[in-house]
Amino acid sequence: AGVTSLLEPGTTTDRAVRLRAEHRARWGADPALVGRAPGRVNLIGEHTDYNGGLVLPVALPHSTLVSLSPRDDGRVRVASLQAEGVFEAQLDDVGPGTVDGWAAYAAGVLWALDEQGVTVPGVDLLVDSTVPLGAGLSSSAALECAVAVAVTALVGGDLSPAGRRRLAAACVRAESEVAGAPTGGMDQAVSLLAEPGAALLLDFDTADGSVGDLRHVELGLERAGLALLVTDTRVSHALVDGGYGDRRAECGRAAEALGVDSLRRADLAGVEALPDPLLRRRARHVVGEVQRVSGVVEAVTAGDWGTVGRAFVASHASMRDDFEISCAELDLAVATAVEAGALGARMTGGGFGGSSVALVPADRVEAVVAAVQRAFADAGHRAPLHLMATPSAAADLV
Ligand code: GAF
Repeated sequence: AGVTSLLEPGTTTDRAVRLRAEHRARWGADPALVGRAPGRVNLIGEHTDYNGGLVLPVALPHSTLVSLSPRDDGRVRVASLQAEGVFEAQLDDVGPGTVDGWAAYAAGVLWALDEQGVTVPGVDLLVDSTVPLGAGLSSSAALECAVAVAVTALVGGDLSPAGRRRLAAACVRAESEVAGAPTGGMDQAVSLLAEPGAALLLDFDTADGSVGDLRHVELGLERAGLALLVTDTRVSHALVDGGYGDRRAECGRAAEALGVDSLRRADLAGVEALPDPLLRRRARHVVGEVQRVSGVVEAVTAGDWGTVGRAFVASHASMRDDFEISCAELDLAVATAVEAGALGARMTGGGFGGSSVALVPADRVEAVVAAVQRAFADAGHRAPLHLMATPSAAADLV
């Protein structure tokens, strides 16, 4: 496998032309507009967002497009170029517990915007995505944010940075309350607020757990001769499964045992004194991971990429041993990438499958891809997929 096996993001304008034609054929009307929102890969800061911590994601060039035409009868219809079937309902009937499957991420946003006081009309929506689904790269957030941007533009709403923060909050509610996945907020924030070429440092140390301070951290990867390579292990990962919710609950119990509002307020000495070994491990990951995010931001700013790579490796070990959210395929992808010349690698996203991210000298990408392919074949694992995570722009109209 060479670089030819990389998953391409597609050209937005070409994809939009096709989507508009499909929309017309399927729904019998030209779309009023097309929204686009990226998936993401988190560089470091895993399972820290819902603990009041720091995260450092980048937006992918791979994105979800949503075409939209308004209706005057209050109905909503949703279909996708990547899935069979049509979701159809009366908008007033959409809410927690009423929508099953992937359409909940789209319809849920209409409900959440309505909850924010936006007058949402009936709509026909058609979806096209190049974000790999269920790979820990936030295909769900990309869908939510593309719908949010499209609807907001349709009703003449606010797409300023402040407006985008409100949209991120609506998307989080859609995902938690309608789709039933208790997400922390990083994915929606980066999809709506990223800048090309930069990672987004987000601080969730706020009273209600929403995004507080944020800063774009210029990466200069190309200048440094480096690239971010993502490997999708194709081990199924789903946030609606139990593991993610279990970790949230364990972190909540650890914070309670430590007498703090969130693990952001915990210190390592207190954590090491926790009597329950499981809660000690969970809290140790979160406290260490928040420190690693700060360390990586400093190292990036200083151009010290060796330190960044070592932090990736330490983060992975922490998720494998203390937070216990890795799996054999992720461990293999990470170890093989480092052996084949990556400066560092780690699993990324919610865990229990999904993807890893490696920081690789640009001229070693092909060798790393080949080594990982070979290692997976030798171990009898399904062939993984790879993509280049060139830090890209936030959601917008096409
Ligand atoms: C998932 C969640 F949606 C995020 O909020 C975050 O908690 C992440 O897992 C783990 O860092 O992507």
